Amino acid sequence: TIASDPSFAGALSKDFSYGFASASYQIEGGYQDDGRGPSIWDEHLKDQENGNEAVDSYHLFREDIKLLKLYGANSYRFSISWSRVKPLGGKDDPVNEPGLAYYDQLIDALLAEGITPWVTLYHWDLPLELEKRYGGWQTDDKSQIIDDFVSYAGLLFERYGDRVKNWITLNEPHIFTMLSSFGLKQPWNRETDTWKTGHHQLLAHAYAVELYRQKYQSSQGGKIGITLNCDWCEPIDDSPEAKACAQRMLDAVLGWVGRSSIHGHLNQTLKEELGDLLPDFTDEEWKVVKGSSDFLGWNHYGTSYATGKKFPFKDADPRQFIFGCVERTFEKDGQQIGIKGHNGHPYIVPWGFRKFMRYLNERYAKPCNVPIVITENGFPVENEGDLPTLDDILEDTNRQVYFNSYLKEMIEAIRDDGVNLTGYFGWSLLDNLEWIFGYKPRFGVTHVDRENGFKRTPKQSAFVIKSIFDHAIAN
Ligand code: GBH
Repeated sequence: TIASDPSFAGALSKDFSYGFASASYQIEGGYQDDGRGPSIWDEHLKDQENGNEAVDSYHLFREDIKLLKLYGANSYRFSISWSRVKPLGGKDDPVNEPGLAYYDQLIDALLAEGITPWVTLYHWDLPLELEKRYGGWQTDDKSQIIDDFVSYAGLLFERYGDRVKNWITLNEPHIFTMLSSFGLKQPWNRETDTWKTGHHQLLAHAYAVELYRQKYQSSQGGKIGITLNCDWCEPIDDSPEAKACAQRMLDAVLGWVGRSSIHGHLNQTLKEELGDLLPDFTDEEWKVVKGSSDFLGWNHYGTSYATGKKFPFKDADPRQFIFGCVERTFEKDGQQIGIKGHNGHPYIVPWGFRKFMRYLNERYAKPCNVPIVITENGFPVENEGDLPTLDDILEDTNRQVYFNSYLKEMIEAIRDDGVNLTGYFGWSLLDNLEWIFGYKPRFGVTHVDRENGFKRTPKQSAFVIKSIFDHAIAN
């Protein structure tokens, strides 16, 4: 591995943030404990595998912190459950003190171990009550969801901002929108709701950032940003069609939310094609939306080929959401693009990660002078959930291959390509609930036995990552 290659020794600065990521609904459980209110997922997953118990981090968070220590992490990215701290969610609704106290304990216990908390305000678990009241993010009156979100954000800044210096407003608004469109059992207008919910999320993010900057940032001295998701898309051949389609995919996935929140204008491709279906911001709103991130959080998993065939957004398979705007494949000349992960999400394509980092740096990080933080990156070994013995699961060879090859590209991108990238979080600390896909896809570097007291056992990949960062981060 690169952990034994002398050329990688000390290649990362001593301030580099290295850790693992998680999300409240995927790990906490304790769904009715200490006054937590239901989130939309409690309702919509109630007849299938769900997060009622998840992997019990609500009770076992001290175990989780021991694991982070064992893996040498200096940072931990987790999210706060909105309905745990404010069961009904709205700006005038009561707060839930025991819920707030849970995160106090978590934050304090991390800091006591020298681990820096990175807090996501919203990783998709909207309080159910807000969906009932006005449709949640789909509301026709955007001020409702914006005011409620900003009030919730203020509560967190006020309560935890003395100790939390790294804030992420939203996780992957466009993926949340995609999952909502078929995962949640709400009526969904394919032509309008996608763009509308995304628009509302961008505004909520921007106004929460404005609040932080005006009221808290100078005294608390923290940073705030958003996390987006983008896999790489490579033209399958040299044809102009394939090239255009690969670019179209990047425009849709990275350009939509990225262009607006970073550069302060709508992505041209989307605007031309969607016209009035793509909501624009008012001049007032643009002032708040533009430049609304102190760092660019990006989740990256895999890479696909664009074949050269495109589909209008309105005809795209809703299950693929904006990914369906071009035809993609994971095979070329009878060869798979890389080792396949569980159900094909993702394939191991380290060169795609390298191209992605360079693209992001040139188009986004450099012109706006903000650093990139990889807030998620990881791999579910194919059929890991069905392997016969624990030993088979713990020997997660392909996950080791993934992290070793992706981290090699990352360090080279920083060192040799000058990419401004200051932190990395593996997804995920623990095996957990993969949303509508249940517990079969396992992304954890730690195995969790849900039949046996949620017993946690490190997989070998955890130590591969540890040794890479031990070696690469300068003392
Ligand atoms: C993240 O979403 C989430 O933040 C996290 O909660 C989740 O557990 C984690 O990833 C693992 O999935 O190219 O057609 O195969 C990432 C969501 C879904 C984005 C699949 C890329 C690939 C579509 N990803 N999608 S395709």
